[in-house]
Amino acid sequence: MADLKNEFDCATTLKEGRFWMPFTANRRVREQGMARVLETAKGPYYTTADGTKLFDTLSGLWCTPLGHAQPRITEALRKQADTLDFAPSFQLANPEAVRLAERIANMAPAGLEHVFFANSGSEAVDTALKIAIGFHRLRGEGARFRLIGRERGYHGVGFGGMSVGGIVPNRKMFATVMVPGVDHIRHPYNHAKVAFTKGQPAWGAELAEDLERLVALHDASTIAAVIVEPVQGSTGVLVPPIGYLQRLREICTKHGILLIFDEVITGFGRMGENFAAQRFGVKPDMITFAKAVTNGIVPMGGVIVTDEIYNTFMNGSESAIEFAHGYTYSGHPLAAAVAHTVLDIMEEENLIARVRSLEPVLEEAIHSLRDLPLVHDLRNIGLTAAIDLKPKDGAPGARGLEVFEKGLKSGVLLRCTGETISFGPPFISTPEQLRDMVATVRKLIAELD
Ligand code: PXG
Ligand code: PLP
Repeated sequence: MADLKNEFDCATTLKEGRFWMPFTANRRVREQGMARVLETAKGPYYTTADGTKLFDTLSGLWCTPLGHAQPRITEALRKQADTLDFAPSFQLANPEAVRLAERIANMAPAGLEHVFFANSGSEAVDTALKIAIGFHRLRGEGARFRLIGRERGYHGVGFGGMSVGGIVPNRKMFATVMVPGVDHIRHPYNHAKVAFTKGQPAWGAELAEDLERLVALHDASTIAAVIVEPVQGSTGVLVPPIGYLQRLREICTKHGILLIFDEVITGFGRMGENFAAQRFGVKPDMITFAKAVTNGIVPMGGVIVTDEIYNTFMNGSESAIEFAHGYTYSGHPLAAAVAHTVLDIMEEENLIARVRSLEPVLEEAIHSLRDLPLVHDLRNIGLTAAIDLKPKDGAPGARGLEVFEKGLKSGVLLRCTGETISFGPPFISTPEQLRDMVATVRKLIAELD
């Protein structure tokens, strides 16, 4: 074991595997040593422990749109730590959280008026699913217990989020303990119909009708909620076909099923609007958020719900706890104070408008890769994009891994899952930085055999 007291040797300790890394090929990282250790960050760049500067192509893990070491955010954190560093939210409130709830409700579509705070996307999702079940029960429709997710969806790793999620490797080890009654609609991606579409595909709205299949199978009276990411992020930026989300909304409304938009990635500007709900003009009954709300500096997540949902819970004895749910750190004052500063900066610097102006820049750059023989598909919407590579015969995932590892030596930190490279660059990126990012990726792909 490394002697931590005298001289901390990161390379040795990393190799020993003390830090069991999440969603990681741990043994491979241990082998690669300091090239995989991020030591400092400033603006849209990280620097690794072996001194390489990397452009942050995914804004951390989709969570740092304002870049790193933003002085106003750092200052807000310091100030709040001196003023009120922690405050319980069980039976108590703190000014930052109260004001933030008001502010987030104002940013959300009209009618979504109340905010329940959690600390991550996973917690936000599990909270929303529990609200859905409780809502129907309180209205005397306790038989509505089914939760519907979507194939290829990602809703975090709690038992609820994992169950409604649709990414097979995340599910198969835990197949025996899935939440009962969960089912999935099909995902709306079809390579033959939509490959190389810029923005929303014209084909595929009819796939929303797949929800009617599950209603016919289970009966609407047993279904509590449908949860979808407006744009499927983790699985590689699957963009909703034109009219698809509208159709899902209509079917949910018709059958009294709650519609939850999981906006953990799409919320707070990435789609060029406060929320994807506004970008696509569809109002869900709940929105889950996390990540960008605090620029990833302090963990925070939450659920925004309609008046109807909130008011349904506000019944019975006034001294009774209406919703037996919450986290020690719900409404954490440090996270809330940081969130205010993040939202101040987004407003003052017009960063959401900037996303709208960067969208065509990223679109044009990404789609310029179409001539590369190994490129299988290109997609984009808002300040997100994805490249699918053709897999190597007999070695699925090998090309993605190669591009990722070569990127670490070529100045780009890439997010590669299987053969897909996903992009969610910082809102503060310049057009030139986005073009340089894609130019580097072009070289990396061109070098693949
Ligand atoms: N819902 C959605 C839509 C997400 O994208 C979560 C829930 C879970 O959030 P937490 O904070 O519990 O991780 C997410 C998280 C990737 C990547 O590379 C995506 C996520 C997390 C890490 C990596 O696409 N999404
Ligand atoms: N486990 C134990 C033993 C606890 O006491 C608590 C909270 O008090 C939790 C888990 C839940 O922790 P959190 O509120 O941070 O989610």
